[in-house]
Amino acid sequence: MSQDHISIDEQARAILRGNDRGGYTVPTAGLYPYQWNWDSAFAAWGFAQFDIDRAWAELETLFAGQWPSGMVPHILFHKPDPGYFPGPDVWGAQDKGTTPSSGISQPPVAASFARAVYEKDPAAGEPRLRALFTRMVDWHRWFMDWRSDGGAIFITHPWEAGRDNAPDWDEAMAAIDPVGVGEYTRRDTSHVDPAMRPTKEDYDRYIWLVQRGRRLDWDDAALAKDRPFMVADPTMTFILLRANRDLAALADLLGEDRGEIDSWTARLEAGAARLKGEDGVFDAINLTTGHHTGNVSCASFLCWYAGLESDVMLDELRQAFDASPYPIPSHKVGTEIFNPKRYWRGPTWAIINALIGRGLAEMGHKPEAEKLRLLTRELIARHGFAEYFNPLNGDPAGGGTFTWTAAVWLAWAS
Ligand code: 2M8
Repeated sequence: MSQDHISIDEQARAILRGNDRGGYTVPTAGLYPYQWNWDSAFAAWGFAQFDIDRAWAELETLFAGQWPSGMVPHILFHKPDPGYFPGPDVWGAQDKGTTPSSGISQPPVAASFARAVYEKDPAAGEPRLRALFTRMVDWHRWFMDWRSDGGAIFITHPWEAGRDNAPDWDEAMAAIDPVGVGEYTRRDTSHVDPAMRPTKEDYDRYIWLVQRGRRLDWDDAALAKDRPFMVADPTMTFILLRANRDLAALADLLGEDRGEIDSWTARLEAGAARLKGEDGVFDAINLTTGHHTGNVSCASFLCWYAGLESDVMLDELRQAFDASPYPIPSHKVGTEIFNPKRYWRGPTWAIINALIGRGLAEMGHKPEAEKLRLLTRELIARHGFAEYFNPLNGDPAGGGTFTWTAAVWLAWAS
């Protein structure tokens, strides 16, 4: 291992420590000053490489914010911070759980990373895993009860998928008239270049959807009537399918019953099959119109992570390797919509690469997995711990000193 390499490892650990706010990490200071759901699960994976106790603490703090319904919010607002919009007052969900929070969830990677943390030190992890197990089951059940359309997991807000402004939501977003949304001041564009962020048209609709949830007091049954936004999403479906397989393995380890979990796996497999469009590519479906988006996004490549094989996606993968030096772009290079800087409309995200890479390796595509790992490693080593990257030249974009990029370096890329 070179001297350089050692110092990158040290930088990554310093980022995790530096973003630690005591039991939880923020994605990056300034831009994202709270605890985000899937960011925290990635942080736990990163911490597990050098501090197992701290890794468990991250997951425990996240699940302490679970609502009685089983939902685990996408943001936990531990301490007020005027630097982020929309904060707890806009969400109006201060009393739903033990910590003020948002009213939607995020991709459930937690069970998979709980398994990874456990495997680092099973003896130390067993009691902590046991304490979290029922909470994870309750969360998965909440997805199956409130976010499943025949096993395809849908989102009710673009923020739920974690791919905020992905082209996958364009048709559904265009159908929303954000009437009455009112004046508000964004904070994100004061932290980073607005060209790298969602547009005002996007934000109007994001806030309009939050206002609707608040008006309905975030009541799942009330929200389920006449949903204005409902898109079956490969991120959610593939990640939950994978997490569910991991949860079943954890049930075995703990001597718990896995029957209900296995029944969800069967439903999710059927739902995942529905995400295959006419051309065989896995994409999103606007459930309001029934239209497949036809988009090849980074989430399309999560099929292997979910344990599903696809020759069409393998061909797309080869194309992605040829189309830019730093794949996998969040939207296919060469399409009209592709934008190398704008967030989830083109840039490459190390976290998604890590999930795709794990899936490829597990499904026997070792050369492709290794190629993706080495390219991601080079990307971070050369361009730093950015939130995301321009796939055409590696330029860092969004926030810097980013928790999940540091975590992915430590746990997978290095
Ligand atoms: C981004 O999303 C937040 C809203 O949740 C935002 O832009 O304000 C997304 O990239 C999301 O996936 C991520 O969890 C979050 C924090 O890193 O930032």
